[in-house]
Amino acid sequence: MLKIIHTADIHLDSPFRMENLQKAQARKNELRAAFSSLMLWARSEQADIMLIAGDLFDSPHPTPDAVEFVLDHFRKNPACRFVISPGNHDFCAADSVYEKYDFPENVTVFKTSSLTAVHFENIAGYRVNLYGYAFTSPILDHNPFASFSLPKSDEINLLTGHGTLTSEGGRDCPIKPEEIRASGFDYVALGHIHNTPGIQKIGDTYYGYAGSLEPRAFNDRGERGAFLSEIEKKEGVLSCRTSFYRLCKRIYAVESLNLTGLSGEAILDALSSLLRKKGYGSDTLLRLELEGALAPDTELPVGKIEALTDSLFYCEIKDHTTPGYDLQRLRKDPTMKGELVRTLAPLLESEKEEDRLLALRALKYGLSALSGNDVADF
Ligand SMILES: [Mn+2]
Repeated sequence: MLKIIHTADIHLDSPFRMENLQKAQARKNELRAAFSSLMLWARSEQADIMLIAGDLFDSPHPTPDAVEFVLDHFRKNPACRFVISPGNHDFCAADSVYEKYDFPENVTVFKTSSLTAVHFENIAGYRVNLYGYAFTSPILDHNPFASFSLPKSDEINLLTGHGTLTSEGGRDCPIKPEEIRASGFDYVALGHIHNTPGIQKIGDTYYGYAGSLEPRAFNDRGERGAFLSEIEKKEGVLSCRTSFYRLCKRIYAVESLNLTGLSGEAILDALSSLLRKKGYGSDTLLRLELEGALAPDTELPVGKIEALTDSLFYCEIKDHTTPGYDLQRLRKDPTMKGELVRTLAPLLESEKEEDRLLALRALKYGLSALSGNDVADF
């Protein structure tokens, strides 16, 4: 049985865009820690091959420190064969990491944009052919294995590549599912797309994206990790059992919470029940979108909401709520507040929802300023 691990899109040393600089640095360290976990896991599983389908580094010129960190991990597991197909971020060019550094013997790096193969007589009892290609600039406008086709055999044929599954063209190595079906590869390990539906099968070929190893932004949602596949082939017939392992340190989530008609404790209850139900805790980076019209005379309990989300690793709150003001009462107010409400009245009663929402926002900022409070949203 041949054990392969399929990973991609690690983007080592990529910056994290967060307001809290300490947490941004922590995330950068955690990305390295996720890579270390991947390498430890490969050793404990005694994986024969690790396919790294592009964007191992975030750029073609990573820091020497990041390169040494990666090379050291490769050296520590000489029994595993590592295969790298450079992606659009860490493309292989004259002065890039893949040309500048000597990689250990157990590492294969594909360096040209045409399909290339390396052959191994015996890995776990099989003749294994490793195919791949490289981005040699940020753009690769065709699929290098588009018209490639292998006959059925007892050999195991694996492809590692960075690209976009699409039926149209594109600049990120457009790959048609039909081209995968026709290729005759046993397993096509892809990288580039960070959200993955998992490993699928077309014709006799298993294929799919590994997804990113550690999520880096709010559009990288849910758990991240790598795939382990156990492959056997007898008389030309392949069996492949694939399982997903979570290796990420944190998860990103986006939630919207409707607070219509709520006030005080009820707002906090709604939020804590959401956090509990979804199991969000110290491993979560949450973007919380607050929606709806609050109960009359209610202000969003900002401080208490922040205290409640303190148990999360990081929380970004977007306040889209509209205040539920008692407009009848406010209209009669003899101070500037009443004047503001009377001035905005035509818009507040407008038939256009857009106008009403705009007026409510103006009222919210105006009343907040007149009460001496902060005018900014979260
Ligand atoms: Mn990419």
